[in-house]
Amino acid sequence: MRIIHCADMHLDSKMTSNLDGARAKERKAELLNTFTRMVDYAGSRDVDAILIAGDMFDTGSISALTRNTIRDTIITHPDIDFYYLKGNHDRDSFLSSLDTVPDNLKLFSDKWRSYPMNEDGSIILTGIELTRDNNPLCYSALVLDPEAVNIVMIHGQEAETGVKDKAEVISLRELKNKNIDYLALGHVHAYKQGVLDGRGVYCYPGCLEGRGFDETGEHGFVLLDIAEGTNSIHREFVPFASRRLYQIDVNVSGLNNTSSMLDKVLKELDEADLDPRSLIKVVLKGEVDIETEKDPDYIRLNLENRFYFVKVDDETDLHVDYSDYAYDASLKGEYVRMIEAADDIPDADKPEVIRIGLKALALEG
Ligand SMILES: [Mn+2]
Repeated sequence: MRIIHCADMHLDSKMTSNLDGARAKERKAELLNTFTRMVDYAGSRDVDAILIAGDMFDTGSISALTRNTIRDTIITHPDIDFYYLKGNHDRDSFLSSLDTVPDNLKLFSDKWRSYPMNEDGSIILTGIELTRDNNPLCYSALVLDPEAVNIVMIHGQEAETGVKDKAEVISLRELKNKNIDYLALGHVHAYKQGVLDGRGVYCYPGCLEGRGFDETGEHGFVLLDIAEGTNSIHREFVPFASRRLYQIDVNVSGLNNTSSMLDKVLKELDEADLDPRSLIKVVLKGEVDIETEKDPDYIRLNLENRFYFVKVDDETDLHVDYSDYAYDASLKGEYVRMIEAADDIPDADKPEVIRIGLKALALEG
């Protein structure tokens, strides 16, 4: 039996934190399209079931396009069972918009619910939607048949122990030695897996598409293959996002103008050999001299046509070599020495004060 485990699609996310209106709209459509591509992939590879471990939607307000597309995707794939467990972002709006719940859409509630996934019932999926009230009391109510292959689905943040009054924290300790073979989690946006106990593993597939620069790198889903009659689960992470996001840190220490920094950025981007469809954040790092000429906007402009989206952040620290100004008789030298000696300005702030002062002097000169 083949099963896809996905989570955190966050469909209808606004996507406007980096992107302009047109591209935000396009990315939003891509998020939806990646889900339907995944279902097509499932259809073409004899996948029997898709586990959606929460946060399918970003908020309760769902566009008609998304609602209709998800509904029709489920209805037109009757051979695939969709197990949809709501996460902390999901509301009831999708389900309440359906006239009838399709037979192949299986749901969960705030009490444990089990579904036999195959004909002989030897593979069982059990899930619960965590709330402030049922967490942490739910763990003792989870009883699983030791003879079955047990998949347990929950949405929340794994931790060794639970936290009182927090709906979203999952206590791994309370789930040990409960005959779980695979703990299918959602909520953490990057792929993550680990050992639960002597029998089982836990796994987050991560979100299906990265949305911001806190979700860089590969994104996709987990494909499980269970050889029936055995308890062995083969699992594999399948990268599937239509675009990736990357943060590239470039150390520009010692460079004193924009064009040499641009050269270094281009060289590092060449070495990274990234897909032009990617979204890139270049971060300038290191220590540069106070009189360095640098223009991050100019660097961004040069990179703009090489990728789908580029931003350039300047996180360089300024450095003042006071000895350069010690014998400088000009107004500039006078100014630097005055700031260096000022007791009421913290040393850490002096480089920026000097940079601004020198810029003003240059404009007046
Ligand atoms: Mn979540």
